[in-house]
Amino acid sequence: MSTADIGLIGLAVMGSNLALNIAEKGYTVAVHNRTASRIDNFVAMATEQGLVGNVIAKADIAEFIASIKRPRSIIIMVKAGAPVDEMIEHLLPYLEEGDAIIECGNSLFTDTQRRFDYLKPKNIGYLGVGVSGGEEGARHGPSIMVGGSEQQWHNAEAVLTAIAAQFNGESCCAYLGEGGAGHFVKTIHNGIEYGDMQMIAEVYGVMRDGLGMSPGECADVFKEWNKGPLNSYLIEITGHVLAAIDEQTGQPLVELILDKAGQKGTGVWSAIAAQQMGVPATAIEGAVAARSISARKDERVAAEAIYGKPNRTKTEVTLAELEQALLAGKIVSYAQGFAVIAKASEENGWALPLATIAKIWRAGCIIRSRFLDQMSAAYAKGGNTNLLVVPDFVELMKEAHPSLRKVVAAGAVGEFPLVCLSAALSYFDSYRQAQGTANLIQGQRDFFGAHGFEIEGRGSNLHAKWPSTLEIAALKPVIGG
Ligand code: NBP
Repeated sequence: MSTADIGLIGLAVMGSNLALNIAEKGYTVAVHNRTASRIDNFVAMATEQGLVGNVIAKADIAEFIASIKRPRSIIIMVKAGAPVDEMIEHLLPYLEEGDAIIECGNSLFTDTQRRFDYLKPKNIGYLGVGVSGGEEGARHGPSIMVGGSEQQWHNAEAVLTAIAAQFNGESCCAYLGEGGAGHFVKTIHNGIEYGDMQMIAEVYGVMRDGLGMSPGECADVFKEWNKGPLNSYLIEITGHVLAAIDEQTGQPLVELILDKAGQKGTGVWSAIAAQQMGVPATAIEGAVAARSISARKDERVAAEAIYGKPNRTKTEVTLAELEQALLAGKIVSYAQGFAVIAKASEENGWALPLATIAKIWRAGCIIRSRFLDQMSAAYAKGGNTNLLVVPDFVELMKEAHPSLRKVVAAGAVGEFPLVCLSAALSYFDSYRQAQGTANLIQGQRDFFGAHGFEIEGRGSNLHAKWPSTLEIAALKPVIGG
């Protein structure tokens, strides 16, 4: 008998936790996994947690499909990439028109769009859903970014809305647009996460190397900052990471951990998407580059041997200035991330609602923060404009950018790399100036490639009569003399 409200395939870390979350919210979930032993483990877990009454476990795929109410909603939570395509092909013979596959892994949004387009003529719905919050979020309430077939979203809406994190009684789950919209927004979420983490690490560097603070002292500052405008999950966990002591040595754990950070690709995807659409996202790009530099430990050790240890003079910045610098960097980084989303929305015809996106990131996900509540309110008033010109944030930025400037200057003098913070400052300075320097670039491009330039009142695609290479060669003795 078909009694399950929803099906779920893929009982590794994320799928198991999501299935337990669904069962806990009172929905019946049918579960399946390629390797049967994972099903047994899951049933044992569900039994232990008193949730097995809401679980239908099936090792046979046909029985699994038959146990789900029609039109079927089937979550797949398998490894991103080829396994998703294999799973779609595996499921297709069993599905009927109107059924939907809801793919909740970390898929590249262009893959999601391709799968959506492939299934549409077959009248099989395809939802590409970004789920943020890791294992803990999947179990107790993640942020859920839905894209794909709108009709089938409504079939699964009640379940997905119920299992998401809640903020002030509102679910952190929303339908954002067709095709790859959900996975695109999740990708940019991760890009913003990269920026937040890198800027926090840079500020820690100033505290450690410029102010001579111990990890414990840094931890106390982050705990304090978590009570103010920077209040967020990442600031909170930074306090815990810095306070942790290694049991084996009794030393601060952070000082024993190697300064090499890995990455799985979503930061790179964000940076590529931004570049492809011509939207500057320098904070995300800086954060991705900083991780890549961090991974080249051997090269850094060799380069330090050549140049000598950085000449780290004691810096004059205060902790209050560091807090403001971090806030300013964060505003710029979010402004860039949301500008990328706004442009993608325009290019793909998604109508992505920026205020709603900020809302569903307020809880459940890694970048959750008080700041996002302010952002969603500001976007609700200000439309899809750059955050840097949305009135509430203009006031914050006017107050905070002098501190960012002071910290970046101190970094340059004190030889602290501030890849992300300095990128944010340069973006701000470029964005807020009416007169830049690209007039010279227009001239250069016309000189070597006849690309033309524009003069106000005289039109565009104008050309100058530049000296030829031969003429320049002839001028050389004159210049030299
Ligand atoms: P994994 O990414 O480790 O994938 C393991 C699951 O994929 C198992 O159920 C495995 O089945 C199944 N699978 C594979 Br591998 N190849 C398959 C195939 N060809 N056909 C059918 N099933 C196949 O699991 P995860 O860490 O739970 O992550 C799931 C998704 O969620 C990923 O896309 C991940 O990027 C995303 N995500 C993860 C996190 C996190 O914190 N871990 C957070 C947010 C999003 P088997 O048991 O038979 O091998």
